[in-house]
Amino acid sequence: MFIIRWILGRIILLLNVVFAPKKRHRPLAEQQKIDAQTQSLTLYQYPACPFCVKVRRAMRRQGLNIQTLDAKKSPHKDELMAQGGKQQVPCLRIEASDEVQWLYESKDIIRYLDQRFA
Ligand SMILES: N[C@@H](CCC(=O)N[C@@H](CS)C(=O)NCC(=O)O)C(=O)O
Repeated sequence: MFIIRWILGRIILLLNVVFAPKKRHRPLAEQQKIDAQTQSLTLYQYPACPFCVKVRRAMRRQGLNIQTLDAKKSPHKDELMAQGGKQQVPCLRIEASDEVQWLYESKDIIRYLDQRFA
């Protein structure tokens, strides 16, 4: 079972590279403004998870430079469980001035990014 999942994961990663979406390019000043905003965002994810790939592709399409953390590794795995509430990826950590929100579900994450940065 592990080997099948591993092979499927490699295929997903390969297809993701071969069919990489076009990265959005903005004027420098505009991109710097967006980069400042995305500093408060972190994506907890697994490299070969199809739902995470979907979110990373959406980020690329939008030209969003969001930090990604591998949630299989410590301490990210423990942070996700302890603060997010469940061991599920992708999960977007959204830090605002006075609170932190942990947003699960690839569809909801993509909708959030599209609405905020479109
Ligand atoms: N409906 C969720 C599905 C996410 C999902 O199933 N993620 C898997 C990885 S591909 C997961 O986190 N499984 C729990 C685990 O690996 O511990 C979404 O669209 O984000």
